[in-house]
Amino acid sequence: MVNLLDKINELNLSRRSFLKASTAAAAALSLGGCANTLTTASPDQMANGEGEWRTAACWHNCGSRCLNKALVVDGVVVRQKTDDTHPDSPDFPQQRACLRGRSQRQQVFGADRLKYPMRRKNWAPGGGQKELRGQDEWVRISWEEAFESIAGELKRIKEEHGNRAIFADGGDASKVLALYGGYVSNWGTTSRGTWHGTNGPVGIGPSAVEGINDRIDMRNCETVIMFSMNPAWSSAGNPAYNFMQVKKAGAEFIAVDPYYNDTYALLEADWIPSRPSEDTALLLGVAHTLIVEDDPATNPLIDWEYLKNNTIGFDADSMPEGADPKDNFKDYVLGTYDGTPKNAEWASEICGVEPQRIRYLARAMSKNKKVAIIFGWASARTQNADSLPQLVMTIGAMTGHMGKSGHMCGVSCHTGSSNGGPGLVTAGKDGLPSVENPVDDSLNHTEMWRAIVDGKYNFTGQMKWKKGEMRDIDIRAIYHDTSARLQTADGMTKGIEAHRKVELVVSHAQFLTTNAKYSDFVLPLTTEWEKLGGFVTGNREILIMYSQITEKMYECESDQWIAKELGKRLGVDVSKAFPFDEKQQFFNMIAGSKVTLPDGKTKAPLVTITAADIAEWGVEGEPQEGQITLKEFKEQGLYQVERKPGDNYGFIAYKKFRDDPAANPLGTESGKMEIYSRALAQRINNMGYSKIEPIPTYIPPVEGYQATFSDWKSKAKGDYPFQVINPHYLRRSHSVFDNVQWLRETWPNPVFINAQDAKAKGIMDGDTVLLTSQHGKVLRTALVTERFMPGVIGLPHGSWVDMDEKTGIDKGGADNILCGPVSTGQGASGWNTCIVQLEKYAGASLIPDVEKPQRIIF
Ligand SMILES: Nc1nc2c(c(=O)[nH]1)N[C@H]1C(S)=C(S)[C@@H](COP(=O)(O)OP(=O)(O)OC[C@H]3O[C@@H](n4cnc5c(=O)[nH]c(N)nc54)[C@H](O)[C@@H]3O)O[C@H]1N2
Ligand SMILES: Nc1nc2c(c(=O)[nH]1)N[C@H]1C(S)=C(S)[C@@H](COP(=O)(O)OP(=O)(O)OC[C@H]3O[C@@H](n4cnc5c(=O)[nH]c(N)nc54)[C@H](O)[C@@H]3O)O[C@H]1N2
Ligand code: SF4
Ligand SMILES: [Mo]
Repeated sequence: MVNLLDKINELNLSRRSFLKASTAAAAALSLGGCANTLTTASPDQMANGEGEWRTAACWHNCGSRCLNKALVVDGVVVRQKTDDTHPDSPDFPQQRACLRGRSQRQQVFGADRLKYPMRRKNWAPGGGQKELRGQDEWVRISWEEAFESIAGELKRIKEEHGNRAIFADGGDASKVLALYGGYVSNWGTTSRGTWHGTNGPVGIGPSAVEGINDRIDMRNCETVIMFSMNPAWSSAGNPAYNFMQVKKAGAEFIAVDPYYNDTYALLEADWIPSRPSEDTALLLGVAHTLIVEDDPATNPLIDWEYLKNNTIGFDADSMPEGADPKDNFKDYVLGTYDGTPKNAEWASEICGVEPQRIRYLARAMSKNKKVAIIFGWASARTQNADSLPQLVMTIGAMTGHMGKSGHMCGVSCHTGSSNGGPGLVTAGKDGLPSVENPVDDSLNHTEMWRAIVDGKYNFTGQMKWKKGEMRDIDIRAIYHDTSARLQTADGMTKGIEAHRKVELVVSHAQFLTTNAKYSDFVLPLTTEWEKLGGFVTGNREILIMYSQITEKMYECESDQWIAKELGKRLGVDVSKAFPFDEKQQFFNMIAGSKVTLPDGKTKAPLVTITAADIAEWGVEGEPQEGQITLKEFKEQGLYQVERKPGDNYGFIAYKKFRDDPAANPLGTESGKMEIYSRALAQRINNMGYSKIEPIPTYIPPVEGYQATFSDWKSKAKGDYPFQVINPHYLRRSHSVFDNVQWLRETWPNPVFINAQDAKAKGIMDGDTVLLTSQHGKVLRTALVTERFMPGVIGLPHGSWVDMDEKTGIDKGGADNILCGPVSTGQGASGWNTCIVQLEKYAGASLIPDVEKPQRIIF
């Protein structure tokens, strides 16, 4: 730090110009701000070609990946830019960064970086004043003291309560805890919601490929029907651009979503507003329309051949042996035996789409059109949605939009958005051994905090979908060594209670994040910019190798260094987890990188490595012949497979299975797509959270639309009359970047409220509003809009909790204060299923986030 400041002074920067150019007074000491100053303060140096453009990591889980470059002059980042490695074109697009990547230096050099190990002031062995977690002061301590105290407490807890009393997130320190006798892990369906546990048994997949064709084939579509997706925000690199090419090629877009988001606006999609969590009802209405309107001679909507050859369970004739033929999907939809046809009128009452629009949607899916039916994961991050992916597959199978050019049905999300198919260029493995955790206890995210508070939980294995087994659990220590669990898992109110109950809480952190804030010990972490280098992966055509940008800052250290030092104090042999250093790990990844050659089949080594490279790096390895030299790759930072129409890199999902299902069976019991899936029902029902049927049926979500009524039949509204969803917001990548002042200023993080609802509640744009759920209360500033449908509120995902301890109201607008620890089905985190009351807040108005003081400790 001192070094960097000296260097800045050497670059003739006056304190006055430094302050003037800082974006916000509070961030005046931010080196990001100062880097900005240097851009204008030293044009001479830039003109002189001083410094070096290095590939700078953008390493967060943002749903995309882009090339970021930093101009480093004498160890200081003076400027950032993005991909200019080749000219931009629709077929071979540049990998251009979004606003967050371009603000990365504001994060890395932020004044609020944690600088030293620290301890909570009122901590004492056993926890001290535990209720002060989250509101205590901090004391700077040495690394030595930190390790002594943490190792001491872990030893004591292990001796008194055993390893089952230690909970950890699963990062590098957890490996050491595994060597120390084990720890209680955690698991959740996170991103993909029910696309996790439902896919395998019904025949969707394999997992990386959930059913869509590649981006160039998508240009053959006539209609693209989008459900719950917003790549303009949630896959901010190429995908929106790829979809624009599909539009340019002539496709029409339809969007089914409670929110007319920026993606739909960009593509001028025909919006069908639909209530959150209720897509199953809507799609059953679509299925009903398809069945009753289909006529092979005059109005062919259904692909009967695909249903017959590639699926089981659609009708009584295609049921698996042993199953009651009456339990088939078609008869459920028609209401043959239960007396309730799931027609458009039935669906409309639940999902809010007018019946004629449901019919329009079904007709738009007609088998004779080239249609893409594509889903983001958001609608499956809902409660009781275990059958939704199966129903999506059923609709795709009914309309035959599978396995053919210009036809597709599946997931378009995250780095796979708009572009299906296996990776064409991949990084190698670091070569570290895996360390077995002797403790098998693993807490599902939906009940993790409850389990710590209440002392019992439902064991189902870590994503093993085992038969549920109630177990006692007595957690005494929480160790955060990866992720932002307290902030991002279900039910933060319970989470805070859990964090105040245990005897020890430790976090590795770069900033005073929520995990860190509620800890006893916080260990300052380096960022990727301070590391030797590494890889990030994104869409299937690219691989990014980043370099070190700056020296290690302050007293920060890497997770691995911390893990090893802790391990030494615990008396374990850390070489079992980390037998070689981080440089060798990085080198192994380089050497193991692979690329698919233009024949579309052969996988070959990517990087040419010479004996001289190996000697220069001082690592162990063998020379190899690849497609790009190590030097070139490092300079460029990006390897991108060049694509053009008609090349061998195209991908049609399920093609082989469609063409010859007998020769290419799926991994299901029947080898076919299972519209009736015994395996799925067994998996879910065994776990013990809630029940489903082997066919997709409608089950009201615990906190879904019906729960907004005190009496559904008479339509009397209840205490929580509004539904809330959590769009992934462009200011952040989950909780990351929330502290960056540039981004706070540009993206204020309001709460989106429909104009009609606002009027009824006397709420004006800019008013501070209170949202109350059964699980907590948050404040935010209202943004009144027609882009959210009536009855639905949008609270952006990931804002850092800022609890007012006096009122118990969160002024930060944290989504998980409202979302509860509700377990259904496969233990899916059902964040988009949440109901609230909305009112104008009578207390003091919120100040904009950008005006809040940064969390600068030392
Ligand atoms: N209510 C609600 N909750 C949600 C969602 C929602 O839609 N609504 N979405 C969910 C989804 S899809 C996901 S994927 C999860 C994401 O949940 P998380 O993965 O927990 O979220 P991030 O904010 O990405 O957390 C990354 C954390 O790692 C820290 N970090 C950065 N670099 C390092 C490092 O080198 N070492 C260590 N130890 N830490 C580092 C960052 O500062 C940050 O605190 O959130 C889920 N939570
Ligand atoms: N800027 C930004 N981008 C991100 C992330 C981030 O935190 N910030 N996180 C990344 C990660 S890890 C993930 S998993 C992805 C998630 O990516 P997505 O799942 O695509 O993201 P969301 O923004 O939650 O939701 C997309 C759309 O779904 C709609 N929606 C919500 N619930 C429902 C529903 O029940 N039915 C229907 N039909 N629509 C619904 C929302 O209104 C929104 O328009 O985003 C990634 N990209
Ligand atoms: S989209 Fe993601 S990888 Fe690309 S610049 Fe933005 S935050 Fe970074
Ligand atoms: Mo995610």
